[in-house]
Amino acid sequence: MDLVKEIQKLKKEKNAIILAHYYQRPEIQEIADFVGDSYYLSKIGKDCDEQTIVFCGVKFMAESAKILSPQKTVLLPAYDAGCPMADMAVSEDVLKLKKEHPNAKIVCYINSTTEVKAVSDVCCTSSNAVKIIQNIDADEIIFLPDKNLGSYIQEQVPEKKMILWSGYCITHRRISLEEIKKAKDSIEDLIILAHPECEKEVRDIADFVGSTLEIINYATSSEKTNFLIGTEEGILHELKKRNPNKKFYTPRGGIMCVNMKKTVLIDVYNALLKNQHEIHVNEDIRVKAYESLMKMHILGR
Ligand code: CIZ
Ligand code: SF4
Repeated sequence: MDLVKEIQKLKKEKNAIILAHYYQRPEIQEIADFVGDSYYLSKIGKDCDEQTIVFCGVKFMAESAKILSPQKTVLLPAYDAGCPMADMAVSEDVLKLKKEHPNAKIVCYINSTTEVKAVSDVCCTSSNAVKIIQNIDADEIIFLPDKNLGSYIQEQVPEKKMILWSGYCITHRRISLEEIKKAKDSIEDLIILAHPECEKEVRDIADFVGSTLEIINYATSSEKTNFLIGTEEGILHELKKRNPNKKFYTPRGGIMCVNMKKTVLIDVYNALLKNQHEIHVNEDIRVKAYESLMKMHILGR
């Protein structure tokens, strides 16, 4: 069976759209109708005519799409593709912290559970986080779950008091300063690009810190040739496609998010064939989470 052909056939029959995150396997990115970051993809899901969304990514991403499009069927092909960082914050604990800081507003990274989004005042992504913190009507902010993105924002917006959660991305944490220094010593004129989920010492040595899309845009518009990519290696697919004449290097020969790599072609085929695994979100919680995603639009402008 030619899986790619079968997927395309089923997709048409079911009037479905396939969305894939930049961290997905190359063959998954290739069969997708759209490839991007979680926020862009959830917006595509909201605006498209198709009534079925096959979301190749991790659970919080498929849930964000469902929050924005409750009337559509959202499918997560790899049912157990979660995000350990998102699971590091639980809504009950967030509310406890809020009690200790009653004047603080809660800002959650999009990499969080629907329940946490529902108890937050506003959501953010790595590309609009600084703007949101600058624009939010509060001097004190509880930020979660990523302490690294949080401390990066605090550096950019020193006038606000940030109370940071202690979560972190287990994938980005594996990018070490030593690896980067080694690469810098051995490759001439190497430009270091790092995601804000990296540890501070890695961000500090980077030439540029930004989200997946910002990293892609930076490398694409740069006149330089050699780049060390400080984020999940799936992004190399898009980088190489857009920049066939540039060279991309990775720490440790590539750091991989096991959850992002769970989706394989047969899962996408089965998702379309059997309508699996459908995302369901409790309506009361969805409405509250929707508000924090919507506020992100307003404050992120
Ligand atoms: O929001 C996303 O898609 C993630 C996880 C990272 C990024 O920088 O785009
Ligand atoms: Fe979660 Fe990190 Fe994997 Fe992104 S790369 S899904 S933050 S564990």
